[in-house]
Amino acid sequence: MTTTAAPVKLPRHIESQVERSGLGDIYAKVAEGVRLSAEDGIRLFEASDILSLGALANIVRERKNGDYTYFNRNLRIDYTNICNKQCLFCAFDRLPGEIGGYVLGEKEIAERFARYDAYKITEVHMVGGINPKLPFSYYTDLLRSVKRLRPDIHIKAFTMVEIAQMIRISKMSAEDTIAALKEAGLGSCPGGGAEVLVDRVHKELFRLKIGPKQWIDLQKIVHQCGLKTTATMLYGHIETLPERIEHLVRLRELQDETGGFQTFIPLAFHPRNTELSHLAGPTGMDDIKNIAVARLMLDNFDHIKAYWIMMSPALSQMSLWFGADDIDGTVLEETIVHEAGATTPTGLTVETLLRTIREAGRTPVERDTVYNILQVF
Ligand code: V47
Repeated sequence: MTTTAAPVKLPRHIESQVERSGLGDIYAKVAEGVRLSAEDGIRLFEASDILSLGALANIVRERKNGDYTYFNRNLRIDYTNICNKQCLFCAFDRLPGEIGGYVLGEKEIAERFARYDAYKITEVHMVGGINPKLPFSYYTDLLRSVKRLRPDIHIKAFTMVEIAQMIRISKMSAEDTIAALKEAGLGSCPGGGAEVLVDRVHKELFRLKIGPKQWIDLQKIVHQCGLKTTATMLYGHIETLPERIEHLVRLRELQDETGGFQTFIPLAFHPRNTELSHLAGPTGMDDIKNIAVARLMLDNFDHIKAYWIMMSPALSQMSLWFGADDIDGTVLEETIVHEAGATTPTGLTVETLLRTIREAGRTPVERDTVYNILQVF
C-alpha cells in the first residue's frame, strides 16, 4: 500500500544518522508513504537508535496530524471487578464470591458524576469484569442510567470480551445485541481485551477469555454495526517482538477492511499483585518504541495514543515526538492498573494536560470521543 502523501525529506544531518543506524531503506519507504512489512517492524523494534526511530515516526505523525495533540475530558467507571476469566496479568479482578467484589448501581454512578461535575466531562469510559451473575438487562440499564443522568455525554463502553458475554446471555444475535446496546445509549467501544492477538499468548495468559479470532470477528461486526472502536496491545510480559508485530499486522488488516478503529493505544504491563509479579515489566525505552513502531506500522490508523496512566505523564509527553498525537484525557478514576502497582496519578486536570502538551512544543486540541475538535488551545 502507498499513501498519496507528498514525499517527506528529513534534514541532511538526521538523514545521515538514520542511514548510519541501518534504517535507510525503511526511511525511503516512510518518506514515500509505502507500507512497511512485518520484517521492517521487527527491525524497528530491534533498533537501539531511538532518535532515528522517532524521526521516522514523527514523519507519519506530522503527515497525519501536524503538531496537534488531542485530549478529552473523560471519566473512567469500572462498573464491576467481579470476573471469572482469571487472566494472569490482571490485579483488578475478584472471583465470584471473593471478598472485595463490587457491582455499581445507578446510585453509585450518580455519586461519581456528582463528584466530578466541575470537570465538564464529555465522555465516560466504562468497562468491567465478566461477572456471571449480571443479566443482559444490567448492561442496558447501566447505559440508560448514564443517559438519564447526563444525556449529553458520550458513552464509550464494553470491550469485545464483555460484548461476547452479552451476546451469550441475551440469547440474541450479535447484531441484535449490539443494536439493543446502541438503543440504550452506547456510543462507541474501547479497545481493551485484545491483549496480544496471538494464539500462544492467549493460551498462556488469558485462555478463558475470547481468543484472537473471536476478538477480530466480533470487532468486525461491531464496526459493521456502525460503532467506532479503539485498539490496544498489552506489552512487556511474555510476548516476543514478532508476536507484537503479528498483533499490529492483524489490526492493520482489519482496519483495511472496516476503517472502524480510531486510535491505537499500547498498554504497558504492570506486574504488581498479578500472577506475573516475577516479571519486571517494560522499561521507558520499550514504552517509547511501542509508540514509534505502532505509528510506523499502522499506516491506516489516524491516531496513536500515549496513555499517561500507564506510561507516566513524563514519557507520554516525550512520546509526542516519537509518533503519538493523543494523550487520552483527564481519566479521573483509574483503578485497573493502579491495583497492579501504577504510581501515576489516577486523574489529571485540564490545566496539567495543557501544560504537558505545550511544554512539548505541540498544540493542545480538545476533542470529543470521535475526534470532532471542540477547541484548539
Ligand atoms: O484490557 C489489565 C489492561 C486494559 C493490566 O480504548 C493491564 O481508549 C497493564 O483497554 N498492567 C483495560 N495493563 C484498559 C484499556 C484502555 C485504556 C485506555 C484507553 C483505552 C481506549 C482503553 O488494561 C485491559 C488490559 O489489556 N490491563 N491488567 C496490568 N496489570
